[in-house]
Amino acid sequence: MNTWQDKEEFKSEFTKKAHILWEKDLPDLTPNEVYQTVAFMVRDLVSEDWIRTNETYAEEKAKQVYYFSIEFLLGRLLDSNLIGLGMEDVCRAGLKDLGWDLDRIIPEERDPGLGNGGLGRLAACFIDSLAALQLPGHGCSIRYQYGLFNQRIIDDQQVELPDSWLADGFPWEVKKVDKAVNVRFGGNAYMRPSEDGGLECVYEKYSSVRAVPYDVPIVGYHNHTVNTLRLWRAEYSREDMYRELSLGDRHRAFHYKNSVQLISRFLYPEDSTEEGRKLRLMQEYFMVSAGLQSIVRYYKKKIKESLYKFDQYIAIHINDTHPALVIPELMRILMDEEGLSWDAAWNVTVRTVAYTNHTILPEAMERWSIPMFKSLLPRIYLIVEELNRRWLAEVRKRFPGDEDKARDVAVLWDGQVHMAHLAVLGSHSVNGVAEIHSQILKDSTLHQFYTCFPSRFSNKTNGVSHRRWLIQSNPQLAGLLDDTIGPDWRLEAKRLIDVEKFSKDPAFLERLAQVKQTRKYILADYIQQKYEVKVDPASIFDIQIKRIHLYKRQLLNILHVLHLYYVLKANPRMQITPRTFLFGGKAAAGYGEAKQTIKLINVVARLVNNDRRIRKQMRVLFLENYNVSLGQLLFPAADVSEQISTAGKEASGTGNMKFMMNGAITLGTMDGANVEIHREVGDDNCVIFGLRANEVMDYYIHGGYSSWNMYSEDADIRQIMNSLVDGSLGNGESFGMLYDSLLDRNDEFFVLKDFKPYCQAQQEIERRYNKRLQWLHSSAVNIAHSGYFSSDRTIRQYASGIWHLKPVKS
Ligand code: C3B
Repeated sequence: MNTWQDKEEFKSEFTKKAHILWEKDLPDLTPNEVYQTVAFMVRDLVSEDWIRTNETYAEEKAKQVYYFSIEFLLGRLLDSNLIGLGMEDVCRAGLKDLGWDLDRIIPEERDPGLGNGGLGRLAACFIDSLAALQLPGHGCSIRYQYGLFNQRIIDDQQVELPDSWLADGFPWEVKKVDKAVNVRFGGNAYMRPSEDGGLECVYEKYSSVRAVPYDVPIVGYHNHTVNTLRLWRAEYSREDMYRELSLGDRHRAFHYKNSVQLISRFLYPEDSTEEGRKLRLMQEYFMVSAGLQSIVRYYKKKIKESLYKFDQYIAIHINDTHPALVIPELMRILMDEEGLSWDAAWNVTVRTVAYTNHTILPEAMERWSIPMFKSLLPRIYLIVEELNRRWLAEVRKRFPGDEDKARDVAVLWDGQVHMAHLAVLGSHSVNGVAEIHSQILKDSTLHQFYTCFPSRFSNKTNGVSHRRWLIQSNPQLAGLLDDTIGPDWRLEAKRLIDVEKFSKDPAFLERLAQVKQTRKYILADYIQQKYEVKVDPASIFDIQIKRIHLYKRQLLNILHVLHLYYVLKANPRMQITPRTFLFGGKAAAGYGEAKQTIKLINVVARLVNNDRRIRKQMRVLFLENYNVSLGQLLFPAADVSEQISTAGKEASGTGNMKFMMNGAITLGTMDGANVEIHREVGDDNCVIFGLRANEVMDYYIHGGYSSWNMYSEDADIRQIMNSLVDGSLGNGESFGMLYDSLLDRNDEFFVLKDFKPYCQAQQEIERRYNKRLQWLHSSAVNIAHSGYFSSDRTIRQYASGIWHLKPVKS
């Protein structure tokens, strides 16, 4: 059975399942038990297709890609799986007969928050698209016991609470004890002459960690394909403990047990900065080694081809550098376990692995100290040392005397392991995630590598799953689109372009306006219930949701809000189109400026919202605990999409695409994928402002920008800046860290430089919003052109350009 014929069958299956699971009468079930019952029923539906998909891949020896990512920010799975199976309506009707509302059951699922932000959510969209396109591709990651922290706002400030998302169990996972492997850490490794006259590696006195996989089905869209996300958990066994005792003493054994348990306990709450902790390196190697061992085992058992042909059947993709150790680890397996020579192993490795870079922020470039790396991963270090030695010898031969070049491409330099350099060197393909970002990689960040391997570099502009971000998040809009252009866009997002024909049709635009209104009411209800704050659905909903970071410039947004407040205070008769400014996002726990930005938003919000006169014209709210599910509520309700990072800093952004798909107008800089959004919709249908990336770069290189001058020459800037430190924002609050970053540290992200252009762009938004039909037309044009930003397009480009995969019908 892999469907429920009708709601009657659903109800009888439900009754049976609930009885087995809970031994209770139906009326006594809690909402969470109802959720779990349905989730297990869905898993039953999926299991046959899951098995068959795997059998088909093996029988056809189809080439498969493994997408390694330290984060997968899945969001809730019940709704998306029901939609994928085409069972949502039957389930809804059946539950209704039994007295439950599916929409109240869905929120019972805890968001699996196994990611921080864009990078993790991209990985989730990618595996969704792989399954939807019937491409053989799987995810590989860690089963963190605690996901990204839950954010509470207490006294205006962020407080981080642990996210024990597994507390009620996770119905989607299947533990595969028989597929466990061992991962080794520490000990000594050295080379010695082998019997055949070559060298062989001795690796001894290591500690062994058991890696146990938990598989999660990734359900295709109406197509019977079910791929796998494999999440690894670290365990220790009794034998491992005895081994530790035999190698040392009780102390060693005790320490061992603790460190094993830590490996898969926490997701690192970092977005773009690295904490550089040993535990993180352990996590990376743990995931990589476990994942690769299981792939090689599968290859030998099911594909049964020579390992020299590995890359013809297997592609490995590394999502940023966190999994870059797949390169030396694959070398290790091929040489130490399978007996290949260095050169043969290197060829296979490079042809197998491909790398995506997601950031050029220097602080986000992973580097490990050599002593730590060497003591934790002695065998891997020997391999890295050797590949670095060979590579630098080649570089010095090709470019004699050019030590700058050697430094810029070295894997080992200045006592550190440079993971991005390892990733480029050991991959046949390197890509950035938006055109401007890929260009910056070639021109500066990885320029020297680009001169060595120009053909390795390409661009693959990010995308988002239009199934989750349109079909699932915004059924009202999806229904209107079906009525207008037919349902083909659901399978082929490009077809959204057909909406363009209706973008001047008043009847369509009227219905589009109604959909937006409905979605704004839904959000307003949520806000009312959770915060007891009334927001006006007739106001402009202006939303910025993403991780909090100086380069993303939530500060610019809130300083404009504050400025607008002062302007309204000073001009009591002034009228603006009412606005609701909404913010959401988490700050890394150790990132002081980001945390202070959250506090500033909350303090300004109170100032504005407590003013009886002003609050009729504007409202400000920071929404707690932004995550995938909250996003599903926010994107559909937005009129304005805030994408205001310093040009050149945001690799792509993907929230920008989700807003666009839901008909919001982008207010943005020429950064990341905004550049491509702008190209798609044109100046008339988005509002672009601020410094361009080359201007930012010029200031960095040649100087010439002084934020003090901005301050002394502009009274508005002076007013808002002073209020950060003079206690006037209420309760004598002071925001010294932000003040210093803007003035004493010369405003690295050009907030003050872009301030006036941003204010003007905001006025332009208001002007356009008030020309109602034109605004709705723009909204329609954005929806029509959002098809390009479906991750299906992105994944097709990866599949044909990098992985060389073909769809397989199962
Ligand atoms: C993010 C980037 O900051 C975004 O611009 C980009 O859209 C996404 O990746 C996806 O490509 N990113 C992240 O979330 N975490 C990092 N460590 C690096 C980049």
